[in-house]
Amino acid sequence: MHLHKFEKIWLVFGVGSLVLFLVVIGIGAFYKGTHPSSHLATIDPQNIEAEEAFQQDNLGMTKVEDDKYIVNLVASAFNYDFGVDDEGSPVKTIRIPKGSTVLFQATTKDVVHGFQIAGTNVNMMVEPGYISRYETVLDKPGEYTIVCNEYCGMGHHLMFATVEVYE
Ligand SMILES: [Cu+2]
Repeated sequence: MHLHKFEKIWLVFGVGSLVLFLVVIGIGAFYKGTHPSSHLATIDPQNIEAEEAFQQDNLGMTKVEDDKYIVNLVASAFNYDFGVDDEGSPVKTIRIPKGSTVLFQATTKDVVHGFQIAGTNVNMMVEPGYISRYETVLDKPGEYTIVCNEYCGMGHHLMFATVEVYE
């Protein structure tokens, strides 16, 4: 079979770049340990309480140190569980002082949900069997709506909560 010179050059170039990209991905995944950012930790979806962060008492916002907070939540059809307030009613609004660093930790027992804080860079997929984590600095005061952006069933549109960043 005769191959034209240019054809050979392009074949070598095409196969070569394919091999190069595979090597880059291989080094990233196996040597550097790069994985999709929200899927680093696994959890048993039947027994999420085994993980301290998702025990009923630890849900919601906790102050770790000055300007540092952790927000734990469990997404389920069709609700975000941030625990209960002092009066025992479910928390629907998370109030965070402006400029703080917040680590969101989320998981779910049932189906895939989304956790997006509209207007910020917080946007996670929440999957059964995984702990989704995202740390961010919220420095613009205002009210932000948390929305589920993965269709999770009939009540999907009822699934929301609020983040309030105050001065
Ligand atoms: Cu949903």
